[in-house]
Amino acid sequence: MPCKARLALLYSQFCSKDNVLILIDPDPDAIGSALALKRLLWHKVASASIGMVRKIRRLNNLTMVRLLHLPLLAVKRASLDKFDKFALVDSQPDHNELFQAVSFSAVIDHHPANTELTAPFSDVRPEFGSTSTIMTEYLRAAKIKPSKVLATTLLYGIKTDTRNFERHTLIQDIEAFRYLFPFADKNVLRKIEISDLSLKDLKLFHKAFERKHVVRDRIFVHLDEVPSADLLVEIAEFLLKIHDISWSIVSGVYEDNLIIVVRNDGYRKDAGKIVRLAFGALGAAGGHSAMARAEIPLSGLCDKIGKPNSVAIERFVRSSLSPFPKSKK
Ligand SMILES: [Mn+2]
Repeated sequence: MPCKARLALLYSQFCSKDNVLILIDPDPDAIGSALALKRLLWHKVASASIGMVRKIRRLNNLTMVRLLHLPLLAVKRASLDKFDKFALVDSQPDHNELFQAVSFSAVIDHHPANTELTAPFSDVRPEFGSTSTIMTEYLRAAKIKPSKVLATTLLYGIKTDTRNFERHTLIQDIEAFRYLFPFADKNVLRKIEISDLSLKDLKLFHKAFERKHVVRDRIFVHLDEVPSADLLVEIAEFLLKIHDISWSIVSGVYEDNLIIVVRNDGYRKDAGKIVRLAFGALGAAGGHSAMARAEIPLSGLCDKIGKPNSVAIERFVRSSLSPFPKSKK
């Protein structure tokens, strides 16, 4: 169906008396898509609000909401009564308990549909890298020039879901990016993208700098108990910025598991294989050529290294990877 016809069909689901709630599970693609739908419905309905079914946790997304003053409401089942019509973007009704309780007038998404959609209007394109791409096509069909805020959120939605065009990317995603780029605030976008850390995380960076152990082109750090496994990734990726370091190996204990995060420069290396060989017998271990991870229950580690204290774990990680294990032929 041509985009103009789709747009007309979408509009035909709503009338000027409607108070519309656009429901989202708030990741960047969903937020950008919801803002686009809100803009499309402007002056077409009495009101269009965006409701989140959970709190935003990712610091990048919190930064986006704060810097761009995004109008997002936290909704519960009880607050649904205030609205006449509902739309869902970047999700399917069966993805969330609250979604299941709603009868949607419109569903626009790029996740494959598990169950048949009953909404009178649905536009699901699983081949698309992001829902923001689909929404950009609607904006163009409606001849709406996106505001700076809208373009920035849509651009971030496309970048996040396609991981900067490294996965599930169609030419349409790139075309939407190219179209939005001149309208977006690139400084704000950059600040959103780099806002991975909270102030208290710096303590762990401090510890990492003090504890680092360099063996030729490899840097090892063991950090004991950590408040989140994601922080190990942040630190591993930061240490790989050192120009002559080819491998960074950062470990820590999170929820009674030893977590080992490995990053390398990607040149003729296989981090996944090495991690599998070194730790596969003790827990979950694997990954890709440049990034890998192992998660080993501490209880299982005791047989191997005795009391799993800081020194013993550090020695265990380093000795398991120096030299790197080779597969037996
Ligand atoms: Mn998405």
